[in-house]
Amino acid sequence: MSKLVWIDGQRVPLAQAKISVFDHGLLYGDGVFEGLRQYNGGIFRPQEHLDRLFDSARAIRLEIPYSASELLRAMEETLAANALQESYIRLVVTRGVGLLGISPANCQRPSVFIITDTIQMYPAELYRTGMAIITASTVRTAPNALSPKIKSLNYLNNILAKWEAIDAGVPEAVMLNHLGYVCECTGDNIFIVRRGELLTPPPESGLLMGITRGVVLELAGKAGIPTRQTNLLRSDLYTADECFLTGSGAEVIAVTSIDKRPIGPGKVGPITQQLSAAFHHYARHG
Ligand code: PXG
Repeated sequence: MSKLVWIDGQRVPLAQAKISVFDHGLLYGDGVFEGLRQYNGGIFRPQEHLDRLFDSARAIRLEIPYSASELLRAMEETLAANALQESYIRLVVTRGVGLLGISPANCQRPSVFIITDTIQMYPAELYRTGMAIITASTVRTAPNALSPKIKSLNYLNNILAKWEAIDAGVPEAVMLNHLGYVCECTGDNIFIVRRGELLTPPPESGLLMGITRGVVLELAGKAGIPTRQTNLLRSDLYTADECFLTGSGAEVIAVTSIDKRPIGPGKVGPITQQLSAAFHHYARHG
């Protein structure tokens, strides 16, 4: 656990890094966040994460009291203060302290904090063997109710699906959208390979526009692997040759079975292996 946390412009020891019980981020999940990675001392794709944070904030009418460059400097200072080279950065903006009652109008000032730590989303072994996942019965939030493009502090939809994964004894669950198409997992985007083509659900399916997803699409393009963003059915997952997940926490991880049905031969596939290696190389060496 890192020792220093950045809160509202101050670096404070972890034990003193506290927010109010009246903060609407806690009371109502009123806030937004980002999860970033640091590789070889450098923050990975910081501009894209900051753009997404500011878009999320704008979508919920939350004015971040710092500029993107100030937040970037704050993250860099926090990493340096904690002497970190390879880490996970959690940047959170809450609505701030207000009265009881959901109205954000009486909240004086948003609170911003930065935690730096290490993360391992899945056991190391699963990165070699691939993992089993299930399809959740919990449907991903309909984009016309609350856009999943907003990376908000409301993760209950995903948490309910995660419970289903836990109950099934697997690390992750894939969620379908309100129309029944494959959307994403609880904290990662999903890809399949079918006859040499890389397929992933499109933005309109109501997913979080993952930064790792974008990087993997770029890397596949550079490697000459044809890519297509298209609606997928659950049956498309079952008949895929390969499947993998992407996320800042997860990086690239193979899926070898879904709902106990093996994907392809039930082993980590060659394109998954290639893209995983390309991602690791790119994240550390550009
Ligand atoms: N979908 C959802 C719902 C996510 O929460 C992604 C996709 C992948 O997006 P990025 O931009 O990271 O490629 C996410 C990101 C955690 C954790 O602590 C979760 C994420 C990232 C890092 C850590 O569980 N989710």
